[in-house]
Amino acid sequence: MKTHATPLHRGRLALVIVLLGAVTAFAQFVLGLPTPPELLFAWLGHLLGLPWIFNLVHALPWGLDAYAKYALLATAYLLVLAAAAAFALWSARRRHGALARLAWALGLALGGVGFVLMPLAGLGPLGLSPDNYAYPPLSALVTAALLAAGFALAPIGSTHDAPHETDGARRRQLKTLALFALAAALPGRAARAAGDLWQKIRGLSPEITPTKDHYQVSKNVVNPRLRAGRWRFEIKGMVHEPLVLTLDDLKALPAVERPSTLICISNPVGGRLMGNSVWTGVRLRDLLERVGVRPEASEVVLRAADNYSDSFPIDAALYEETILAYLQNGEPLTPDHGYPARLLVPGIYGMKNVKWLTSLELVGEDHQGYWQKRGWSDVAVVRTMSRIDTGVATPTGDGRVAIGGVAFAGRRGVRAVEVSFDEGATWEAAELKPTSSRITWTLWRYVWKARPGDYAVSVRAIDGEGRTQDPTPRPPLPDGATGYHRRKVRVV
Ligand SMILES: Nc1nc2c(c(=O)[nH]1)N[C@H]1C(S)=C(S)[C@@H](COP(=O)(O)O)O[C@H]1N2
Ligand SMILES: [Mo]
Repeated sequence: MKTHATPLHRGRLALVIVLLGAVTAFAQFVLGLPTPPELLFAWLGHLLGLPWIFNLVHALPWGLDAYAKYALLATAYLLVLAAAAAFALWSARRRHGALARLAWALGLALGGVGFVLMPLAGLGPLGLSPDNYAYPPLSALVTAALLAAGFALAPIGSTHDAPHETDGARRRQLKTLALFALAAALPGRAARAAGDLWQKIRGLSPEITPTKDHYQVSKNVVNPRLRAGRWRFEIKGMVHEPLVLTLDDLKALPAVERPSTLICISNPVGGRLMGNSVWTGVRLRDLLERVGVRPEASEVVLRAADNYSDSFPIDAALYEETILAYLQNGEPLTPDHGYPARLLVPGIYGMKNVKWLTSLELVGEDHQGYWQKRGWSDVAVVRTMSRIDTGVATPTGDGRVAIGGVAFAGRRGVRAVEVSFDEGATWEAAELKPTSSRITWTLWRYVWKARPGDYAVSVRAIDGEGRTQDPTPRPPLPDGATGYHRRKVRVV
């Protein structure tokens, strides 16, 4: 077989790959330019329409949606590589050996930046961090597979060039392949060693709020101090069989444990009247099943030892996550947080999460609770909110800085968080820390290359139904505050 290819040897090919990789890396890390696969990603997102992608992503089961952004981006890198490979094979067929190698080198260089260099630098493509989105193992796997396929298929030392040398060439290919597979596994390790940036961002709320730091609100000057031995909890009203429980009775029932975010309806934009603790208790649903709710019942009324009361619809009482809690972060409730037992209902403002509980009554008409009589919302569904926690950005050690905060949208969950540096004219996507459930707040962070100075940063969240946080500034009374949190962030 005769070849028309200009000889371009293995060594030169490696040089081309390294050079192209270096140029791309320079553009990405030093100049902050997106790589071609990232541009492709952005363009694909634009073309397909992001809401469509979001819907697709949120249909994914088993929490896979948390990896979706990464998967999309990885797809873009894969597409670039696939295109390069296809072109390389095509030109090899047509005996344009040099062109084939060049295309392949380009593909490897670009893919290499995305899959090898960026994880090595502790970054994910598009600024996604590798400790998020399971980047390192994925990157190692994908890189290994790609390079293996690439070197097996690529027209390097192929029969077109040297038919008599096929065996030696194959062996060399295999060796190179093994080396690349090894090299591909390393970035994963390196990236993992880079540590968890979430923990390093100074001022960012921890995912779980320690009890001592959890906000505390009540109508009382002096909160009730109840004794466990004397405590009784009564379920009555429109039920088939009323029930009275002691604390021991309650603790003997099957318990569930889960983080749940509480936010006070009087929390102003940017305020601190919210927290996310792990609560343990008995599902209210189980108790209601036991007493048998009569069909006329429409609401549950909760009453407490401090003459407080509030109510919510049966629907909410039957949520899987609505519990009668007696532990906060694994410890018995403190007196201020409602010892010995309180209610936790997701997605409804704190005031309906009654502390120092004494009874639950099933009723057939609307009940006006303590705060409703004073003009506060009765529905009290949590509004979508987001907050910037960091007044000073944290250097990440790679020439960039990180800021972060929390976002919450009750039971709707948080789909996205965006930050703006120009008073809301343009918005950039922040990274989200995957959460274990929709009823907790979501930590977000934004990492960028910034010059020292003061930045006016705004934040907004998009809820799980695709609705953007309400931008209109409103005070907390009567339905909860709205408007975007804006704050000065210093980069030193
Ligand atoms: N019995 C009783 N429960 C109550 C209150 C109260 O005054 N009395 N305040 C409510 C309000 S307004 C809020 S925001 C939450 C606060 O719960 P926390 O103090 O555990 O954060 O408790 C709610 N439960
Ligand atoms: Mo509240």
